[in-house]
Amino acid sequence: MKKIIVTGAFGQIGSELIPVLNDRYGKKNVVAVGHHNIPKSYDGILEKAEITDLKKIERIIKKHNAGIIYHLVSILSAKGEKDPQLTWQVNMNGLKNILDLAVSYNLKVFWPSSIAAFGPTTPRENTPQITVLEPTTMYGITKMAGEGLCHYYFLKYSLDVRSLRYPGIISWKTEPGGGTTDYAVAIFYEAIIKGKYRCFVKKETILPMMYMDDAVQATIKLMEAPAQKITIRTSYNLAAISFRADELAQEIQKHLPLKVEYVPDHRQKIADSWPKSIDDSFARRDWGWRHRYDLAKMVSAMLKNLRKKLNK
Ligand code: AKB
Repeated sequence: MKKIIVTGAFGQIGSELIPVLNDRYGKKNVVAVGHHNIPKSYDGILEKAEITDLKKIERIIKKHNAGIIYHLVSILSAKGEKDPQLTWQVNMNGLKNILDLAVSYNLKVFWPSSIAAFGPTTPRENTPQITVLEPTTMYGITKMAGEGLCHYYFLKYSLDVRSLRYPGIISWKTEPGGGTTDYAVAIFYEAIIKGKYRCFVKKETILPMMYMDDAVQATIKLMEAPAQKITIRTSYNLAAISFRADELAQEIQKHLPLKVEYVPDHRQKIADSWPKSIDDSFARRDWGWRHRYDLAKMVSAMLKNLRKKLNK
């Protein structure tokens, strides 16, 4: 079997996708490529490389006879606003390098887009698959342009590149770093550790979200779908749950005492530029996407897993 390469292996998504890939295809077939947060002991194939180091990435592809690449490296929305130049370089040049290598070495590619590709001119309720993309963050611009690049490589080079517009992903193993939807993860840590949370968006803020297990399941399902089923080569809308920030707090309060103060900061503007809910009917129709976690199930799973992790 040709090997599967995962870049950004130890980020929020990579650290949960890799164990599932290992179980499904065997540890000897999955190569984790990381630069940050590399665990002291990693039980699998590990390569250390920065995504902008094209030569090194090429050597890794050749060395392992790769057939598939999950290119997960990305600087997220809020962090991206602190250094837009670096965000462009990592997100766009990184993707372009991977797509070029994929053409040369005949790799199938997964690349994550995001609801950040949308902007204030996009319809915010039940956002359609094909709609206006006028993002206002550098992260969103790299997602919009990246989608265009993936589509172009499919048309021009017949590259089998597939993508999802992830909503905010809620997970307990690894914390997200520098996103706008991070409040929906941070609230769980603070609820368990301190019983109070200072939320950086208004309580009325509604954003599309998804539990990590659903995100991983969607990613693998998309990549395993027959090529003729894939009708979207920019990026598929993907949805599970949408809730107000205070609805999340209320659901957590059913399990433990929690006081929440809402003190919006610069991230509010980013949240207000994104959709509230997403129409993902293309994904459901084309490759059978179904989410499994609603708000109540997601909150129970998060609290159970985090309590174990934090010994609380
Ligand atoms: C972020 O908040 O930047 C990310 C995303 C929605 O892509 N979680």
